[in-house]
Amino acid sequence: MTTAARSFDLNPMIDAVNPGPLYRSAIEEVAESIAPVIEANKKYQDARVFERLLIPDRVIRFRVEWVNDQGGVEVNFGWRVEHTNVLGPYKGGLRFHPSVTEDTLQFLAYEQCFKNALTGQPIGGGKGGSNFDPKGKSDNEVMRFCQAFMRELYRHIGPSVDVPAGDIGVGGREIGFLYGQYMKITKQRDGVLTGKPMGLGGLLGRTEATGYGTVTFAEAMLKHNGQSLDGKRVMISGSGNVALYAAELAIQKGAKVVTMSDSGGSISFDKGMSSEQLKELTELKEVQRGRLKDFGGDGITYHPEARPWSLVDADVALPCATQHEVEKDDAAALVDRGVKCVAEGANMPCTHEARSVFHENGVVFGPGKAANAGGVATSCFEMSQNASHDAWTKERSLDKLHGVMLDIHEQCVEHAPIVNGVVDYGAGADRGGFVKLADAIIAMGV
Ligand code: NDP
Ligand code: 2IT
Repeated sequence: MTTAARSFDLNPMIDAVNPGPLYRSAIEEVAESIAPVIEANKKYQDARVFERLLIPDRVIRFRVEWVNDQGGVEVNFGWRVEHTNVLGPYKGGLRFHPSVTEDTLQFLAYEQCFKNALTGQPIGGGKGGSNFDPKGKSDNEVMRFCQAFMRELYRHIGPSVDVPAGDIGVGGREIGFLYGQYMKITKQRDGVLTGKPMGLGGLLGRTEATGYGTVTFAEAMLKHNGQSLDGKRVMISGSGNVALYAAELAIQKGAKVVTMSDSGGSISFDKGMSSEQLKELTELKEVQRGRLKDFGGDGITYHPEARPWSLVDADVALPCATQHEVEKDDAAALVDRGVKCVAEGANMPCTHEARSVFHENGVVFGPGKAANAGGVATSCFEMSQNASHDAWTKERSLDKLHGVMLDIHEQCVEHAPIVNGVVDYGAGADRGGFVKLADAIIAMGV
């Protein structure tokens, strides 16, 4: 980080909170973007806003104990990081994955605060989850785990306190089990989780929202440069909730989806994925919970243990799997393959070094805080639907999502510097989110 020429230095403030490696990389990225804003605003320096945003309001850590199908006792960690509620109730997903640590959830909660601020909706930032691995577990085991997780979490959440949702490993099935247990314990049916199944108060369009929003953001970035998605070759990573619906809207917009992936490897499509193939893939992933290695068909090649980035030529890349899945060499491969536009469907999939490669090569880069904000924005619509005892149409939620994504694009452009002739959306998103958070923190007093 280059803050030497400034009258203040953010580095000691970062060191003082002793962040883990993921949290540190998220903070350093933001610090670099917002340093000029803090430099220009003495009120932000005096109120020590940057530091006050570094330490979460609280981190709740608990034990989750449950019984597997063989009758054995299992024990996992559970966490909820309530980062800030200055703009609204804590809001953010739950991640169930064996790699989850407190560091993972702190970086995600921090990013969520900026993202949620950009949506313009009244939501604060939080994140939670467990090192539980849903893969290979029966539905009954997943249910018992979710019930045990909620036995502790219920006392910390509420529709105007903290509203969790899904993330990696947490979809409609898990949210249904979690909400069912919450209802049984509390007697409340107040919509305290979002991403709920339809019968439990879910919102039409929430399943599609993150992927659709990412494609809408990528399209807005292209339009800003006088281009469209029509005919573009699009690499996507992941084959979960975000990736599948990003692929759906990309195909609807006339793009050719040329890759998908899971943690076992990638598939490439010679002629682009057809709508029929996407339907089959969605069935394999959402219903059968299968693996990509078992997915074949016309023009499809499986690449074991490979990331998509060097496999085929493309114009656009949408990393939609996980953090740091695009490292420096992957970014160089994307540039070699012809990619001119990257939009992050996942949270922080591109490392700092990868982002530098994009900047140096004039690749337009849309950060997750902006590009994947459609999911949480639509979660907020679900909160509105539940609070007003209403039933929204899918058209209403998708129209509103579209408007929010274009508005976030405008905010980024408004706050972004131009680097190598390209709008620096990364800095634009950080600055746009930061000023909203900072002004609210000052308004609230100490
Ligand atoms: P899912 O669990 O539905 O899908 C995750 C996908 O990413 C799977 O294909 C999974 O493969 C792959 N993946 C996960 N971890 C790894 C890994 N370590 N290495 C390689 N591949 C991996 O999650 P989502 O689609 O919901 O989330 C994807 C990303 O989008 C995450 O970064 C999440 O934080 C972000 N996001 C999600 C939102 C949402 O509304 N769901 C909103 C905004 C951002 P496998 O099945 O083999 O594990
Ligand atoms: O990272 C994210 O924005 C999410 N996982 C969605 C959060 C939400 O509350 O819908």
